[in-house]
Amino acid sequence: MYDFAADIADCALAVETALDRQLTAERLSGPGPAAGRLIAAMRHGSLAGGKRLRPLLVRQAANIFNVPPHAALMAGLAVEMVHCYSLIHDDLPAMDDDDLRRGRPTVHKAFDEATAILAGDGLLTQAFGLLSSPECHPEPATRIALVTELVAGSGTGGMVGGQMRDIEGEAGGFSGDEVATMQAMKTGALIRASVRMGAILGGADPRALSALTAYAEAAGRAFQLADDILDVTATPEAMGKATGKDAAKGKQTLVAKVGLEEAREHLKATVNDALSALRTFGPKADGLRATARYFASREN
Ligand code: GRG
Repeated sequence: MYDFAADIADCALAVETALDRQLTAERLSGPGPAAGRLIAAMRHGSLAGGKRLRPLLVRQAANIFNVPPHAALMAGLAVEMVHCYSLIHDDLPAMDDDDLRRGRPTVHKAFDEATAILAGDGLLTQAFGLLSSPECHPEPATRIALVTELVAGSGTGGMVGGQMRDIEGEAGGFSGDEVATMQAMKTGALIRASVRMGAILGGADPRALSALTAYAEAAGRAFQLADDILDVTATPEAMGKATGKDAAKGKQTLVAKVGLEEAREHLKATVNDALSALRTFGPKADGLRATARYFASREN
């Protein structure tokens, strides 16, 4: 019987341990002096905390093809490093200007703004270094496919492009569809990439890849809807933030567009879409099923 609580806890521990090993002066410094302050800031922004949902999705998708969790860990770690960089930069005064993240001071508060920018840059760059190293996968073609996927998820056509649209949308005037597109890029694209990277590790055929892509797109919508709902229903403490209320900050959210009740209905339907996309897979996809359900029920 699949046990979601055990899977997410085991994944979080594996990610924490592997990140701790990756983010060291021995691994990250060049020929010059060790970049101590930079590495400390990268560690602050990525260790201790975080649900590690994206590495979980990589491992759960890979599991369908019998790829063991340890063989999916480095790809998951690369996605998590990109995610952590995005949070560090998103918290900066020029963006969301948050003082707390995961219940601790944000990187620019614990260090300074310039160091926080560089810590994000460092995590982003090293993520691609990790994906392209044999430590991640023995086959160069698989490594290139993983890099391509993470570029699609995190770059201008994905997360970074979505963040830009979000900033542009703060002036108001986005339709519901435009908000959905912005969110699909800003948060959905990295979730989509995580699932597809697991499928790539497993050598998925085009049909399986397309079914998993449909799952990931629905799961990404569910994740963002839940986030928008929590933004108006949860206390900032529960979210580990100093301030909540993205809508109050002028952020375009679906709750702001359609209201809380309709957003909740939409969330249920979206989770069902995610589950339907997995219908051709057997019990090996139970992890992905549980994660989609978790997205609808999470409290932080
Ligand atoms: C600054 C390039 C750049 C991008 C920022 C993803 C993003 C784009 C900003 C994050 C802002 C935000 C809070 C978006 C809502 C969805 C989200 C990514 C929530 C945090 O993800 P979780 O719940 O966080 O997976 P943990 O802490 O568990 O890792």
